[in-house]
Amino acid sequence: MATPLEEWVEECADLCKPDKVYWCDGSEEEACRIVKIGMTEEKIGDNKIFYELDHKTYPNSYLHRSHPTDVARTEHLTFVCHPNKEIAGPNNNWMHPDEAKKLLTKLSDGCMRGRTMYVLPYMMGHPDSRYAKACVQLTDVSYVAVSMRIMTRMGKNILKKIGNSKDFVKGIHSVGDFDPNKRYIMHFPDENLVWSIGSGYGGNALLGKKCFSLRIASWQGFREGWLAEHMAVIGVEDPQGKVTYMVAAMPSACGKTNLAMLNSALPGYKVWTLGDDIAWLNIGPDGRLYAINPEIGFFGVAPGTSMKTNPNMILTLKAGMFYPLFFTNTALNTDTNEPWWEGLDGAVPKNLLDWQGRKYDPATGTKAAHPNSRFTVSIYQCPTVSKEFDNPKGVPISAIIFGGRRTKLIPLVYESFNWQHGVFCGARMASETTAATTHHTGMLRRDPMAMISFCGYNMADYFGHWLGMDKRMKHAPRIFCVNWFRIDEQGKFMWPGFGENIRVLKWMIDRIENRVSAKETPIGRVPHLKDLEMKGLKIPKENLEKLFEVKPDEWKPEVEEMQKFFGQFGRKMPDGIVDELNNLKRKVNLA
Ligand code: OXD
Ligand code: MN
Repeated sequence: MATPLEEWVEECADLCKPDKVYWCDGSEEEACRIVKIGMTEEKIGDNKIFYELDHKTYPNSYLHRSHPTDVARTEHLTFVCHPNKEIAGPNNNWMHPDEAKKLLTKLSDGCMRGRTMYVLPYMMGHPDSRYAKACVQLTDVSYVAVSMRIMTRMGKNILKKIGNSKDFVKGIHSVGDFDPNKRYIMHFPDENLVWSIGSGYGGNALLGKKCFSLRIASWQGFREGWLAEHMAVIGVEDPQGKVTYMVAAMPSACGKTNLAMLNSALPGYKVWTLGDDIAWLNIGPDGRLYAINPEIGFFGVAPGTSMKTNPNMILTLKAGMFYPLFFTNTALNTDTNEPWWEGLDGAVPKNLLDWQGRKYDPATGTKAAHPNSRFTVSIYQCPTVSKEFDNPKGVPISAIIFGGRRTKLIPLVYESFNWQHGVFCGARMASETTAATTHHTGMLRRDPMAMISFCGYNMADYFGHWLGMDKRMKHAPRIFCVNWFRIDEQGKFMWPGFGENIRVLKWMIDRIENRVSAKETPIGRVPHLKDLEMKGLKIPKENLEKLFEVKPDEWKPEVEEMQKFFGQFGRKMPDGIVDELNNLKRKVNLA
């Protein structure tokens, strides 16, 4: 008798009509074979799926060029299909599940003709973790099949785990014909199903990532009492060897990866990496909040990554311990056969092909690498990976950090007054947009908890769920906000960022350990300048003071904007957030 999984795969194969159905075992030998197929048989337009790169400098690496219209997440084509619109909320595009299925069924009929359907069994989270979830994705492209092996714990042992059960998360993915007008990324939270067609881009196609581990998982978390968050997970070791674990929510391409691998500028301090994108937060048996990273890879932004900004990532990319490693839409140095991107160390190479494979002419003023070009690489290659990474229990969290890209207004760091106020600080977050989505870049967008693109249900209920976590925890983490991006009148960044951010993390630890007091402002508590460790970094005192400046008048337009944003949720907004908004209005003389 067929298992529920086998029945589902057969049903999908009947609809998509691939030439072949291939069940992946997740082995390295298999990955080699699939990459070879992508180098020889499969194509996107005129491009092969993979080009082998120089394996001496970047061992096991391949270049992938995507369809030129398929370079970022397409939020306007992403839907969350709850049975009613109110559950999805104004923060999601919504379609009724029946209508969505009808549309997808039509688009999927025969969509894999001439192709192979890869069946990928994988686990989000360590298989021994009580928080982990078993999943199966179908895909018709080698790039996605092998990327899933880098990003998730994929293997035939997961099939044994699923056995005869119906309890697994399903993903159907086809690149279709890449027509942006027939591109949909649809989520069916009540069925644990994601169905994505027309895109091979990571966030749209690696369905274990944003689609399951955030959109569907956030809904599971809401019903089951936990949180699925867009967060990096780090351990900060102090000179005495004590490690403090923290999570940091920041919008896409705002520095989570750099923070996760921070190379400390302060002697004796060290940052250990547990994750750069997603955290699942559960209340452990001792009442503390524990984080696991359900992924095992980085899908990071290449431009700007260098030995200066993120040496640990460059070392990760060159480590050669795990097969394979992909660069997507970077430029190519044809003299050395190495990937290249803006911001990489050294001079701009003379002979470059741009991200679409055309000869690059810098005189055109365009970028050679796509601004959202990416690498996909195993976390086990990271020199700073935490020894707790595979701990099925996760790590106990002492601090939650919210951060966005704000050139004005927001101080370098401040601490919330308490849990409710901290949740409000997360809910009022905004950030300037980046190339990670198809929005225009550089526009201010409200992005609560960096989850505006990923919360799979009504955000008002999500805020309520966050507020309610406090009562169920014994030792709630402290909540901090950071902004590395404030600029001065000349348009220059006021804070050097990167490895120097350890100074801010140290202040947080000193607060957690009650070693220092803080200065009250209308928006939260900022450091007394004497408590910020500045040894080895010269910043004039008046500039430092400006980094922490909070002027109530400047906050008025911000508060009005917040109010407008929260207004969309109407009476569903939880009291805790409304009360905090009213408090802030009073403090900036708006009430
Ligand atoms: C990502 C994103 O790829 O947030 O992590 O877009
Ligand atoms: Mn992300």
